[in-house]
Amino acid sequence: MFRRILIANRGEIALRIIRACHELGVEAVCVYSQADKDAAYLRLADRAICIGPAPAKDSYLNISRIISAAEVADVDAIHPGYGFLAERADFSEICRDCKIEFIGPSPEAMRKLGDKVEAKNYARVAKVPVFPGSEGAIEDEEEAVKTAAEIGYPVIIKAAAGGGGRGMRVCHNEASLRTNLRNCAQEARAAFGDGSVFLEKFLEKARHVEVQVIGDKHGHAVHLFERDCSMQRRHQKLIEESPAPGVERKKINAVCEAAARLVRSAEYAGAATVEFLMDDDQNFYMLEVNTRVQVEHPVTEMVTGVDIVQTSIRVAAGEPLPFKQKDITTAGHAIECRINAEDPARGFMPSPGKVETWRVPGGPGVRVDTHISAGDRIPPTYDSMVGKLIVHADDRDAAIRRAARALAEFEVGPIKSTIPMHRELMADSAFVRGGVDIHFLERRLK
Ligand code: MV4
Repeated sequence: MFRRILIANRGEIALRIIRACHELGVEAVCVYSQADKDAAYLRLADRAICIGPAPAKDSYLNISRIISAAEVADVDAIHPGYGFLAERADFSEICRDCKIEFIGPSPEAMRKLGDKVEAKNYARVAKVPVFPGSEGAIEDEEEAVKTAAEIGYPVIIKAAAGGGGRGMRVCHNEASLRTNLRNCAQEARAAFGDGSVFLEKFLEKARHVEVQVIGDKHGHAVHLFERDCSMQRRHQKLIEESPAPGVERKKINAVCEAAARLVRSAEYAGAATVEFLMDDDQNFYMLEVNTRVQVEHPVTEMVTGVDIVQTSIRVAAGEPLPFKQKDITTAGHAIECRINAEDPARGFMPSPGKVETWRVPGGPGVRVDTHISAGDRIPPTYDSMVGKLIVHADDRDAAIRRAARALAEFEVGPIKSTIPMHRELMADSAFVRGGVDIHFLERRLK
């Protein structure tokens, strides 16, 4: 096991990783920007090193400053958390060149599964279901028009290097396909430095179901079942839960096993999430692979009992996975509500500033992952997530009641938060019924 790890992140995930380190008997070194200099969680680190001013490009995204801090602190490994440098294959490669273990996949495995076109190629080989569409990047317009005619409209053009919903265009006929192909490729080149685009059948109504997987450096990989993340707005998830409500377990098991085959086939070590869309007939289609630990990982930790952050550190240190697939079972139901410093009544406008009141819920089956305490100032510089409420109970109805109870206890002010919205959603008949689609929230907010 490592002696000392540097955490190249901030906020709640930095604190989550500090806790995992300490439970493993590993020292945790945090880096921070000037905007975070007074953050209370830094006191829980064994050492904290300032790496620069508030803008992420000068601090949390600045590779040379982070590597310098790692060398000064003499760490064995770097945990990137999520966001910032977590999915940068060049960063994983630089860590290796500097003889610092990157807690996450090798640059090669990250390139295989992090690239959407490459990931789909691996998926086809591993018999993971994907949308019909172009085989790889589109080489010429006529070929794309032919493919679209074969699969039928509507189709969607996606940038291979895109993400978070950027670089996508839906086309309902040949004329719009031709125009969008040119625009999309040009935009992708400008935005991502890579103009390659591909084509898929477009699914109008879908649920977002993803599979947690983890692999080690000895060729083993297992899945940790699924999460339903359909409750989202503008590609920002707001509620995640596991199991996915109302889905036939046979279908879920098949897709989870497919996801595990995919990471095995890419010789992938570390935690990853394989994203799928599910249609009304409960058919699955892979979208992409996230090559990092995700915000919503606690949902899976609650139903499986597996500590995903600790396990990702263990596999990075070369330990074999401490369990086999047959050892992984799920129990009960977990729901996560993201607490953002935003005002849903004002189009989710960020609501930074001083947190005067911050009283978190507790009691049975309640977990709050947050770095905030009363008196903290939330900088306007980074994302607005200030914490996550995760509840676990015997079944979904009990989990919803527990979430409602915990949300009633949660007091935050005077900054605005997503808490009142979550209270409403826990009482919403469609949410309570289960199985809302990815457009539900945007429809309801209208
Ligand atoms: C799709 C789709 C429908 N059909 N692909 C959006 C983000 C990117 N990861 C993939 N996305 C989508 N791909 C096909 N073939 C609809 C979406 C989509 C979406 C997916 C997941 C969660 C929220 C979404 C919101 C709008 C569109």
